[in-house]
Amino acid sequence: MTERLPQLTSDLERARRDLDEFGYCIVSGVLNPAELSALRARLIEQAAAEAELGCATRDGGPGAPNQRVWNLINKGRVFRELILHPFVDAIMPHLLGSGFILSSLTANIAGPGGAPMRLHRDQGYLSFHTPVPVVANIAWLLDAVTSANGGTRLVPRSHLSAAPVADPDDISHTVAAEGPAGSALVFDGRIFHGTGPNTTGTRRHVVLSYFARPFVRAQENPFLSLDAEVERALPEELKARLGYKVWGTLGGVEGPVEGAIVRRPSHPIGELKPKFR
Ligand SMILES: O=C(O)CCC(=O)C(=O)O
Repeated sequence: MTERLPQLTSDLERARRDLDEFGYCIVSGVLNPAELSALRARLIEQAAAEAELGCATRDGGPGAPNQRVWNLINKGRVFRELILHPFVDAIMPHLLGSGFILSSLTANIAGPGGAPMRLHRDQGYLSFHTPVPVVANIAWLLDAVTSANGGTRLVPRSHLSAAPVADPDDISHTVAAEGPAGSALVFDGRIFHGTGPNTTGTRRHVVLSYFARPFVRAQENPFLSLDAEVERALPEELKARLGYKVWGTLGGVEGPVEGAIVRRPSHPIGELKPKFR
C-alpha cells in the first residue's frame, strides 16, 4: 500500500493535520492573481538588476544557476505586504504560537541545470530535538512548481525525531512539493528538505518567508540591514513582526516594557556620574 502523503488542499484544517503528521502541507489559491503577478514581476526585476550589477548571490552546483535574493523586506512594498498576508496568520500560529517574528524574507530562483541542495533542517543549528518547531517556513510558489523544475524536496515525518538522514546528498527517498503558481508550501523547521534539481529550461521562482518563535535570533538582522527610509515607514504591525516589539523580557531598550514597540533612542543613556556637592 502506498502511503498517503499531503496533497494540494484549500482546506486549512487538513493543512494543519498534514503539518502535524508529515511536517509539511501544500495549500492552493493562497495568492490572488494580482498579488502573484506583482510579486513575480518585482522579483524578476530585482534579480535581474542584482545580476547585472554584480551583487547577486548564486549557488546550485556547477555554473551556479540558482539565484538567492536576500533581504526582500528592503526591496519592495509587495514583499513587505506578504509578511502581513492573512495566510501567514492563518497557518503560522499552529506551528509557532503567537508573537512569532520574521527570521528572513528571501527568494530562491532555481535555474536550469540547478543541482539539488543538501538536505537540512532549518533549525539544524540546534543539536537537540524540540517537541514543537522553533522555526517554520512558507514557500510562496510564483510559478507552477513540479518535481522537474526544482520543487522543494522533503523527507516526510522527519520532523518527528532527531534521527539524521543517512546521506544529506541523496534525494532518492524524498518527495517533491508540487503546486500551481499562487499556492504555498508550508514546512516545519524540523523537517529535512532542500531545493530540488531543476532539469527544465526555465527558472522556478519561490519566495521564502521564514518565521521563528519570538525568542530566536533571526537569520537576517533587521536592526542593521533595514533601509532607514523603509524602517521609518513601517506600520507598527510589521515592526512587531520584525522583532521591534518587546516579548516577555526580551528585546527592550532601557528595560523591557512588555508589548511596547521599541525605537532607537535619539540620545541613548551613556556613562553618567552623579554630581556630588
Ligand atoms: O528553494 C527551495 O525549494 C528550498 C530552499 C531551502 O531549503 C532553504 O533555503 O533552506
